[in-house]
Formats: sequence, structure tokens, C-alpha cells
Amino acid sequence: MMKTALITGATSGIGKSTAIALAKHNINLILCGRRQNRLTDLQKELSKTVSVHTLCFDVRDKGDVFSAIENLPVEFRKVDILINNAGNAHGLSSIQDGNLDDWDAMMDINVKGLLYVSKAVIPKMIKHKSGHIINIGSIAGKEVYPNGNVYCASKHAVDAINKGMRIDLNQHGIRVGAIHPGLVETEFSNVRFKGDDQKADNVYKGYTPLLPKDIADIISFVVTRPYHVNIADLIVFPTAQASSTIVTKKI
Ligand code: NDP
Ligand code: 8X3
Repeated sequence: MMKTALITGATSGIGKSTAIALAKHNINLILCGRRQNRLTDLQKELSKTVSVHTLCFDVRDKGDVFSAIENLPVEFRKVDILINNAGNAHGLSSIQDGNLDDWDAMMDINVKGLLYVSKAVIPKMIKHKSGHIINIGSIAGKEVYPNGNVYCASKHAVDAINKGMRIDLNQHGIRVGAIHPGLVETEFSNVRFKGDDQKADNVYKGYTPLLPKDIADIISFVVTRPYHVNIADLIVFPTAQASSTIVTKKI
């Protein structure tokens, strides 16, 4: 029987590449994000291979999250794989200069949004005594770097939630694991720097960053292991990166 994966943040970057990669493995898809036009375009592209349903909601809105997931069409109701990927950094400032709205966005989206989506999906997995949750953390969830303060806190929270989920869902036969990327060239830095594309591009200059496909390929590998294998925690860097602050650039 074909599996179904629900991917948050499927309109861009890692989430979009993951959708494309999972379709190649014949996994049906529930694609989530706030930009319906992008969801529709991706649905059109991937529907040639697998069944695709789109859900347009902001993960911060718990009412919308629960109503979208509880009202899935019958054929999409069994969610086998949940990829908790939606998230971003908003700003890069010292703690004393931090912007309160940025702090709210990061905690509300990266932490609370991930929890709302998980809370809506987990009962379905418990009912079927199977499921696989992959939480997209970050190297920022393992280390703290200058001016990263609240983004790092949000990803440290994802790291802790991932571990907590794995413990609590163990008795229900549900696999839980996290992937923690380093620098991946996506729209991430455009969002972090609020549309300053030059500043965003500079983040990825002078070395070869990871591409979203690199993470998507790893997610494909993780979800296609035999059911007794759970890849619990994975840090993935571009070769030029050794830690959050050590990146060898040739410029
Ligand atoms: P992108 O900006 O390319 O993608 C972010 C995705 O999250 C988009 O699809 C966006 O969709 C979705 N999203 C953001 N806010 C919300 C919201 N409020 N409600 C619903 N969806 C939302 O960045 P990446 O692909 O790089 O980021 C994906 C994940 O990877 C994030 O959790 C990020 O923290 C993590 N990560 C990224 C790294 C990098 O270097 N790029 C490194 C380590 C981790 P839409 O705007 O349509 O809602
Ligand atoms: C995204 C990578 O280095 O900006 O999580 O924290 S970094």
C-alpha cells in the first residue's frame, strides 16, 4: 500500500525538494504552506506521479491547523510520515537589539507551530500503531552563535521536542528523528534579512553550500529504511562548514 507524507513548508527550499524526492519514491503527499499558488503549482507537477492534496494554513493559527488536518479527505487521512519542516529565522541581532515581533515569529512558527501540527497528526499515528515523524532542526539547535540567540533557542526547543516525542511515542511504535542541517541555500536568508537579497546571497558566497536536494535525498533515505530502523539524530554540513561559526570561504 502506498504511504502518505504530510510536509509543512512545502512551498520552498527543503520542504519543496522533499516533496519532489518523496514523489519519486511513490509516496502520496499532503503539501502545506501559506502560499496556495506555489502549492497548486507543485501539486500539478507531482500529481503526474502520486496523489497530492494541498493544505493552505499558517502554522501559528491552531484553529486552522486542527481544522485542516482533521478535515483531510478520506484517502489522505492516514498520515504515515510527518515532516515538520516549516520555519525560518527572522532577523540576526544581538539580544539587546532584538525585535519583539521577530522573537514572536520564531517561537510561534518554529516551536509552537511544530507542536500544533504534531498534536493534530499524532493521534492518527497512535491509532494505527505506526508512523514516522521527522523534525527539521538545525545546527542552531546544537550550538549557539553570535546574534542567533532566539532562532537558536527555537531550534534547541525543536531538538528537545524531538527527543521528548521519541520517548513518549516509543510505546506506540512510532519512529521519531531529527535532521539538523548547516548552511543550505534556500529562501531562508531572504526571510532572515527581510528581502535584502544581496545580504542573503552573501551568506552562500565563497564556498559550496548544501542544496535543498541534499537534505531531501537524506530524508528519502531515512523514510525508506526498514521499519525496525530509526535514524534518530543527524547533523549535515556542507564540506566547507565545521561548525556554526567555522566556514572556509575562498573570497
Ligand atoms: P525556506 O524559507 O525556503 O522555506 C521555509 C518554509 O516554511 C516555506 O515553505 C514557508 O512556506 C514555510 N513557513 C514559514 N513560515 C510559515 C508559517 N507561519 N506557516 C506555515 N508555513 C510557514 O527555508 P528552508 O527550506 O531553508 O527552511 C526549512 C526548514 O529548515 C526551517 O525549519 C529552517 O529553520 C530549517 N533549516 C534551514 C537551514 C538553511 O540554512 N536554509 C539550515 C538548518 C535548518 P510559506 O511561506 O508558503 O508559508
Ligand atoms: C539555519 C542555519 O546557520 O543560519 O538553521 O543557523 S544557520
